[in-house]
Amino acid sequence: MSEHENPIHIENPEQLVKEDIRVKRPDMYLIVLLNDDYTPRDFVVWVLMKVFFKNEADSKRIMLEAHTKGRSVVDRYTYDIATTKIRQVKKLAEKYEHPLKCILEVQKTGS
Ligand code: TYC
Repeated sequence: MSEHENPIHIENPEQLVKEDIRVKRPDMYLIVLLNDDYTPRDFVVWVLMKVFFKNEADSKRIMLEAHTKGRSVVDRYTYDIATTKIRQVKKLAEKYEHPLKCILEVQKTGS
């Protein structure tokens, strides 16, 4: 096969590597679970397992932290995944008529 027939012929491999290095990591967003006085603890644990795929021990720990401190970071995600999960929590909370809420926070990079 000549180089004209090869559909993935790379003209300048060095250029390709340089451009690869410039690829930026996506910004990450924290999902923060907020406490309230009404949502049952078991429901919060169930939501954490169902929406965030946390195991039972982690779900209980996150729920208890929110319960005692007012808030707890669930995890960090890209924007699209984070907003989808927040929408899923909102939908479940509305369906079961609980005031449970999660919010999005931009992850601080420290630089
Ligand atoms: N504080 C709630 C209660 O006492 C339980 C709860 C925990 C609600 C965490 C929300 O994010 C939350 N029933």
